[in-house]
Amino acid sequence: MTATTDQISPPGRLAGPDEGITLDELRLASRNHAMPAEAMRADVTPPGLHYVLVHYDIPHVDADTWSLDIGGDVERPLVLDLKALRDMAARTVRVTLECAGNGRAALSPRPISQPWLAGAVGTADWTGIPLRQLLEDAGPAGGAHSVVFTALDHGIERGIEQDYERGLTLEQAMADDVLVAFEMNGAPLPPQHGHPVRLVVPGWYGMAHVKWLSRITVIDHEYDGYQNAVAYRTRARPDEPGEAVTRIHPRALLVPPGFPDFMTRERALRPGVVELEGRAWSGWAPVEQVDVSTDDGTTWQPAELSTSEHRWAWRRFACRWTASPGRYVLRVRATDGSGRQQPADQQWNLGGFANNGDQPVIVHVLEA
Ligand SMILES: Nc1nc2c(c(=O)[nH]1)N[C@H]1C(S)=C(S)[C@@H](COP(=O)(O)O)O[C@H]1N2
Ligand SMILES: [Mo]
Repeated sequence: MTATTDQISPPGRLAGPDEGITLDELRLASRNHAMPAEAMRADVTPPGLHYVLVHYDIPHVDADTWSLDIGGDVERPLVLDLKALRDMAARTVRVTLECAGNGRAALSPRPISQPWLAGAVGTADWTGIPLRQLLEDAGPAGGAHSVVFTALDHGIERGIEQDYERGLTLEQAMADDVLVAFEMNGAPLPPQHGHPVRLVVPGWYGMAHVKWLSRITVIDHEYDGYQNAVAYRTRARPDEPGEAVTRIHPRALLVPPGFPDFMTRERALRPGVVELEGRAWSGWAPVEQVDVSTDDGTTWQPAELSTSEHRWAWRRFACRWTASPGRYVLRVRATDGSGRQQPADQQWNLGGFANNGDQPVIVHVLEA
């Protein structure tokens, strides 16, 4: 990391009480797109509909000359090109990815950053080599504590010039299903999702899944780089250390029923019996219940949950609603096996991270 001038990248700030989305936020939002909610009808999100979040620029990486260095405190440092990686025994894991900033734009006050509503999520089949296998091949030395993942994209945040880089403890890195992935939904990774190789850490918010991976370094102390120690912490005030953002809190989202108004995206629906459906997920424990409210959270009824053999992917839920003419605010909330439930009130912090407040969907049921 090289320190640069603070003027290039001002510190984060909160929007004023009536301040609309700024041009800086619009610029980020037009590069980093959400998943359209109707894409949740599919178990697996097609790559073009999966959300995208890139801090800096998408790097141009030539897969033919790319290689992955595994070094630091290891007994046998490795250099693997794409062919060497592809020749190893691969696994495919279906994983729901969600950005830690999902829901940020609805917070009050609004932290100025990528202004996500609720769509910073997607589910893909990721194919790659278990990270544990690669680490065991390299042989972490005695005293190994953490593993650092360095990417090929480069930029400045809060005046700090850096390669995008994240750390995990050795224990977190050795967990089942953590992958060094080279395929998304059975095809090579698209440029925006980390071509040619990215990390996939099932159950964790997006920031941990380092794209355009180039180096894995084992270190003998806790990693204290920018993205772990400065960014991605929940703080109420800038001067406190805060808590690290790690696993995904439970969330359920509806496929908005009926059809939308072009500008407001409020829904129009014909009266009668409708099936309300959506998806729910949690990185802490499997989702065990989803409740649906058609009266803005006054009363709730449990939805039917589909079974899923994919621990790290969202689960489908559905329930029937007899809609009669009027205006309704629909809400859904997930509860997981660890007892965590989506809260009714906003989970506010300075970065707008890990906020899993529920998503109101406004529906106008038309006259028959
Ligand atoms: N190298 C690199 N990896 C990265 C990022 C990045 O900017 N650079 N963004 C992270 C964040 S914040 C998220 S939410 C996910 C998004 O992954 P996706 O674009 O494949 O959905 O990638 C993560 N990995
Ligand atoms: Mo993110």
